[in-house]
Amino acid sequence: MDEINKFELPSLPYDYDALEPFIDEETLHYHHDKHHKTYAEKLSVALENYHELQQKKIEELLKNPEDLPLEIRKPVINNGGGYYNHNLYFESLSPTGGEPKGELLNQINADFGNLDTLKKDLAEAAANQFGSGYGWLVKDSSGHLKIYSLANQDSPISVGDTPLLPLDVWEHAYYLKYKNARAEYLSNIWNIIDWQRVYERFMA
Ligand code: MN3
Repeated sequence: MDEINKFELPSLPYDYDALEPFIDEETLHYHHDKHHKTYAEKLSVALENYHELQQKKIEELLKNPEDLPLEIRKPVINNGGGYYNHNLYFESLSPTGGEPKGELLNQINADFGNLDTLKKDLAEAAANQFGSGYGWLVKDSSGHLKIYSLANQDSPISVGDTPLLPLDVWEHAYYLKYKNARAEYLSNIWNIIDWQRVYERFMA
């Protein structure tokens, strides 16, 4: 019973209107209650006949996708990735925002020169992702920060990096409010990034 519960939809850690005006209430309802929920449900369906895999954490499932049985590999990468990436995305946002501190800020300065350059590079990577996907800030295996984009629901965890901050650029993340202005959504999102979360992921 509780093995299924692991892939249930977590509640949003803030109210639906808490990220206004940068992300609107209607978008959050669709994004969380419909899109994210569907990934969670489809992941559970994909694993319904795989009781051993149901015991695993989502991170374990995505870390070595080549170990998954072939017949469920793609559904788990897509829906498990959607489930995991959206958990990260919604937890990365907060009405109070903040600034990176401590060792995270030191590493940002070491790898990018300053925070503004990181923001510019990450927003560019996300803006230039062709079609659906995410811009990612990650920590690589040597502890350095890196920025890249990945298509669909592919996750940095599957290529050995630690995901720190995802910028979702699927159209469902912004289209109701921003229409085709993806760059405007990406420029506004810096007001609501929860850098404390990013710091905790960096230090973990
Ligand atoms: Mn999304």
